[in-house]
Amino acid sequence: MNPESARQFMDLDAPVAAALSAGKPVVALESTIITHGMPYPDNAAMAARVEAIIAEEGATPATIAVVDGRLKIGLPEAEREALARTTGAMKLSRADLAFAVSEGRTGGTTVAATMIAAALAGIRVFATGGIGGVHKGAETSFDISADLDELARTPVIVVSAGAKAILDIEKTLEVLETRGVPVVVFGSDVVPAFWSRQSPFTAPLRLDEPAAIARFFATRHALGLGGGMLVANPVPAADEIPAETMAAHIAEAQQAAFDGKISGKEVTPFLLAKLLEITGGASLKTNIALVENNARLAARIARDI
Ligand code: PSU
Ligand code: MN
Repeated sequence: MNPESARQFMDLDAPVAAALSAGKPVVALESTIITHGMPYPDNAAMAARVEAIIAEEGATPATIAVVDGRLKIGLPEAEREALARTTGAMKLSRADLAFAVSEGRTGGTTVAATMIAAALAGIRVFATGGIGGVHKGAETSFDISADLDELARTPVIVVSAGAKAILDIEKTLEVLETRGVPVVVFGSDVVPAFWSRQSPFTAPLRLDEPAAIARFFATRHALGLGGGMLVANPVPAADEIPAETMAAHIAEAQQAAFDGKISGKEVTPFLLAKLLEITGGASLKTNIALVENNARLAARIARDI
């Protein structure tokens, strides 16, 4: 982590720079969800709405992306809209973030890459939909998201609705525990499963107040433990799709991925698009609702940090 040498590649949007230098709350937002996670124009509307929610809660939103090789910390509206319309954007994680910068490319940052950029900019709280994790069948495919390693090493609080149910949630929790990443479920004793409020797994840790999450993070930092923290925030009951309903849809999407020999970084975007098709748009509606819910909680944590 070298914020000084990174500075030359970064564009800090003016409101974000002002909030950071005044010590005011800032919430980072990822952009793979814009470029690869949702279709246009829903992605553009979602990106605008989450920024508005964060502002309503008294924090400054900072959508992070790479545009023509510049690492953007905070995207002005016109650039955010252009990114939402782009079809050729890369999906950038730790492995290829610097490639996009050195080659002048444009890309959406995943949870891992957004954490890196947020930490470089001095932002400690980040809201997303779901993190990447251990894919089903990882024992043969070895497909484990770089998001998990990033959570272990980079000091940012990631507010999510848990791991997407397309993943193996049990193995994802195991890897997080092994790598020393705290998983805090907000207001529930059960780990949520993205589109659903419940998974079969007990919350490793539970906190009920944003201030308590901020205090826990500060304590970890003060104890020199380093690394990030995952907050799992259950989707509001009114927006959830029950786990049993989702399970059948996921199995169908997974089969389509297998039949189509989809691999590597295409897997997550493929499954999300397939589920949107299978559920007739319901999965997308839930996805948008949970991101909004996470943005609100992240802003409240950021206010207390
Ligand atoms: N959650 C969503 N939509 C997404 C993603 C998460 O609701 O598009 C993205 C995030 O950027 C996450 C990435 O970091 O998927 C994980 O991809 P992979 O499994 O290839 O690491
Ligand atoms: Mn992967």
